[in-house]
Amino acid sequence: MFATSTIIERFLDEKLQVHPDVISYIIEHNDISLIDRIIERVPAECLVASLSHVPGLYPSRDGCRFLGDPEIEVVLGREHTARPVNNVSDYVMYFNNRYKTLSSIIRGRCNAAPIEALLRNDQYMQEECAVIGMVSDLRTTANGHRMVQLEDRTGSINVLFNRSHPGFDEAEKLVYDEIIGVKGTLSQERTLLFSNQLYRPDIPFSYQPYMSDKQGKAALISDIHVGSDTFLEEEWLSFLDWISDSEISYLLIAGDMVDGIGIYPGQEHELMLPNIYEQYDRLGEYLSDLPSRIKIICAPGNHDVVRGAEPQPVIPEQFRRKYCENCTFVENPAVVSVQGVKVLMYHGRSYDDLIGLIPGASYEQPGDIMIEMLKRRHLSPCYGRKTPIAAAAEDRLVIDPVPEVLHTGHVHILGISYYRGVLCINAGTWQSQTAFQKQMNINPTPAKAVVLDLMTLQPSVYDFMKSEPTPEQIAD
Ligand code: D5M
Ligand code: FE
Ligand code: ZN
Repeated sequence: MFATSTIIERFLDEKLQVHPDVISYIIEHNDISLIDRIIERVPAECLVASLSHVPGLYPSRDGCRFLGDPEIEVVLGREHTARPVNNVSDYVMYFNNRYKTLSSIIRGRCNAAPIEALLRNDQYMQEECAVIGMVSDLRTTANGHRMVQLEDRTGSINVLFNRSHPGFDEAEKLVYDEIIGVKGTLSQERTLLFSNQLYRPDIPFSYQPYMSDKQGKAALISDIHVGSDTFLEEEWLSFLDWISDSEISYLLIAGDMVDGIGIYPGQEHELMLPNIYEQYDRLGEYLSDLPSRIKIICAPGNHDVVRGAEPQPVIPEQFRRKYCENCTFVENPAVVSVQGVKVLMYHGRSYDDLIGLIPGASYEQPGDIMIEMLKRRHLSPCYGRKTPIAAAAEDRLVIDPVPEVLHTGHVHILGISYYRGVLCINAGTWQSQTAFQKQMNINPTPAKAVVLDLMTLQPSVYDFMKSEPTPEQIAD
């Protein structure tokens, strides 16, 4: 167990900077000798040690994609996938599935034992041991350490994360119901596991995103809120004009297509179109004005007409009468392959939970929260809070497969970030600040569209508040 600062200093001694992923790799492998072996492999002209210099780590990606439709295909979240919840046993299946899927991702990296075995078998008293469990309780002790109750299918154990140990910042970000692995030593009475190392399912260090082998561009947006009196119709029409004349072939909408009815108290006073059918019809008419070559993907959000519990089903047929053939309706979440580039679309209701639970998380920085989702390989880890979750035999909120792009919305603030090769895009909104957002001190960044180049995975942002939308520079 060694500190980030020790690793950074060792690289600095060699006049090298070190990429954060390399630091995580060294810490996870708990092998200080790696540092010298990495340094040896950094060419003289190179200033930053990156994952490409780690011995034995080879970039991996599934290089070819076999697709029924090479242009656009719904991989996960097709119509009729989301099911109703029938009884309590569905929830048992749901959490078992979450545990099974995410623990198997961690298991390859830490040799975990069942919690029950740890509590019974003397062998574990002598050596460092590991468990994988779901966080069922969290608290800070009087001395400022983090005490976490972990549960697997055999039992539960308290784990103590010492605040003076390296990596404590990650322990502070633990949230309810996420699945983690812990390596540590047992206390004499076996009532406690002292953590030396925390493992999250995470994105593999070796992950390499797939890039399309032919030209193509997709526009990523969300939160149009048609029907609201704060819907920015003029800017929206300017976007439609612009995209019609562009080389963009795909338009992805990540939920809150319309403002809906009865979503929050007093909404009736803020609606231009107080009829849900008219709201969907209006959006259908707008989208029908686009050239038919543009393939459109429509996913629901918490303002849409379907159930709020995730996974949310597709918008039912009776609301789709004005939509053309080029519109495909998907669930929330959904994985859509666009020329082989997998885009995970998720409206983002769980932002409202994660922002309250992760220290430092804020509505202004959705890009950072998307990274937290990727580390947990879960779109909405905490059950029973603001984000309603519908149980199913399979936990559809697990992030699997790893997408090239995570596309969310909901917070109405544009945010772009990268994490281990995954591009995270929170598309803004087409609604100006509402009375509720004013109360909550949320300052939206409306009327922006993110355009994704499918060959390079480079995003660019176009601002339709301006008369001439030009791409804004995005820091890498
Ligand atoms: O969400 C618009 C904005 O309002 C977004 O930034 C989240 C915030 N919001 C929405 N619902 C809640 C709750 N329940 N708590 C805190 N913040 C919230 P929209 O989905 O468009 O209404
Ligand atoms: Fe919204
Ligand atoms: Zn929303």
